[in-house]
Amino acid sequence: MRITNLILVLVLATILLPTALRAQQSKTPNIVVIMADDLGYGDLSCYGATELATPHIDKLATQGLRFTSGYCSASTCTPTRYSFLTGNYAFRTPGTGIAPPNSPAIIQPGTETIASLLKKAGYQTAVIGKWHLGLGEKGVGPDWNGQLKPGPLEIGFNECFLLPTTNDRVPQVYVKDHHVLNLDPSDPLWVGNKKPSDSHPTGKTHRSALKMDWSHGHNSTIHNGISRIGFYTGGNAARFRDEDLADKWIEKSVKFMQANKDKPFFLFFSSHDCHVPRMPHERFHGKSGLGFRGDAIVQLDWCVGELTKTLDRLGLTENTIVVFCSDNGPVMDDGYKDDALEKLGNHKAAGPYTGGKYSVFEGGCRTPFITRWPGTITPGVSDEMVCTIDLAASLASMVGQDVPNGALTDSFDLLGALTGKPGAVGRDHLAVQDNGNKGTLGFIKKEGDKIWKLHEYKKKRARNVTVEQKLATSVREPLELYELTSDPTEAKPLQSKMADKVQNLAKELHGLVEAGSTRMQRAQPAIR
Ligand code: NG6
Ligand code: CA
Repeated sequence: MRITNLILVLVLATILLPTALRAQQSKTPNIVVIMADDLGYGDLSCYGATELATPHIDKLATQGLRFTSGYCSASTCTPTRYSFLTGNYAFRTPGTGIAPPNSPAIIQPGTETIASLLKKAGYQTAVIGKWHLGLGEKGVGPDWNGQLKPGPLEIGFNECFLLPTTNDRVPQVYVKDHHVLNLDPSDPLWVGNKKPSDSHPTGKTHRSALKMDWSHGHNSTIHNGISRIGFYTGGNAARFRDEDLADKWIEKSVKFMQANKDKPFFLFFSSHDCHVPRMPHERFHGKSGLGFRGDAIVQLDWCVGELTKTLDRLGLTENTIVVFCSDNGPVMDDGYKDDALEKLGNHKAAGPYTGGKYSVFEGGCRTPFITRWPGTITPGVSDEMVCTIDLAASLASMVGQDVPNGALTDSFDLLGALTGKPGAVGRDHLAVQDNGNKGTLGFIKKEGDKIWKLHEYKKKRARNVTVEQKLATSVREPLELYELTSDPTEAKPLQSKMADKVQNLAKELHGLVEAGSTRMQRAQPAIR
């Protein structure tokens, strides 16, 4: 080869190689899904909150796409998380309601999940934070002193660092991969739902010594001055302080991203903020003026800041899609006297919407939802309807991973809408639920410029304890109809005037429940 030709080849290679690399990279960007806990539509300043500031999440929204019709699929934690991971409506499967402390793994090994599909596509996958989807064999439950499996590692995660249940439930220990971290075998961990001895201190017997009092339930074993749901003994060296959870999860997440900076990675950062017991780190106390609930949101915002700063530092920001979402709407008194209601002032946690956690009103399931992918997602606001249940099919499509038949049956490929592709549309219908597989359902259906919302109430809940639960369960008609465009607060029931519409929507909802999903074919081509 003549020297001039060689130079030409080298010059061309220098110009074309980075472009080729970029094209290669953009098919498999890193994926960070940040899921907040009990965070409502109006809880962030970028969604209209004026009584607290969330600058890091606001920045994410400014740099990305902020959805005004972003949903989680349930108004409680376990079913939303089940659906997010499996792409299946939780109401199809018994045992998918709020998981108790000793729940076995709810998602069976072999189930295709967002993590297993991304792993097949070559991703390093991790879940860090709250799990609340059970651990251990069916019918057996978690072997706290032995191997904790099956769990996340059996459904597609390469690694996990977990709060096993939710922090108002016992035990307060970290689970790293298959084991309780720092467990001393000479001090075994016992977890149960019966008081282990007459002298075991509880929130009832030692109420005056608690650092945060309980308001309902949450009065069993005490740890860190806070009484919980359920009992446990032992495992003292393994126990954490509630105040340190966020810091620990950020530490682990930063390590994970750093270690995998040269490979595609999927990080499910599963925050506990702002679920009860709200006990953020001391440095956040008093930072919101809304009490610990607001302070926990400030802590969540800090976490988002740390995650995005890490992406910047590692030079990964342009090659990472970040999704921010919540697992259900807000609740004020969820079992502890933390002044959330007393200090609420003008704050509207559900934004303009009615209801919250436990309810199928919009406040229960319509939540903050942001996607950011600089260079690919044009910043803006989208009114397209998207749901956490769609992330599985959409992200599988993004990375070109085929979804086997029978998997992710209710997850729509909405990659176009999620990335703001011009002309791409979101869902035209969505079913939401409160808890369990026999609970209340909601059905949202877009028809022209109308958005119909049907509520179907099947039973009354036994416990009527929170304002949100009261709203969700105070005597309601079996079928209620609203039109969200003209009545976003669901204040004007239409069922008595529009019996035909009610019947048609109920038929459609029942068809979906009974026959499986009407899975949208990959209508929007992935952005490649
Ligand atoms: C409820 C708890 C509530 C909370 C919720 C789960 C009582 C009275 N209430 O049963 O405090 O733990 O379960 O929340 O115990 S979730 O966000 O994880 O779904
Ligand atoms: Ca939750």
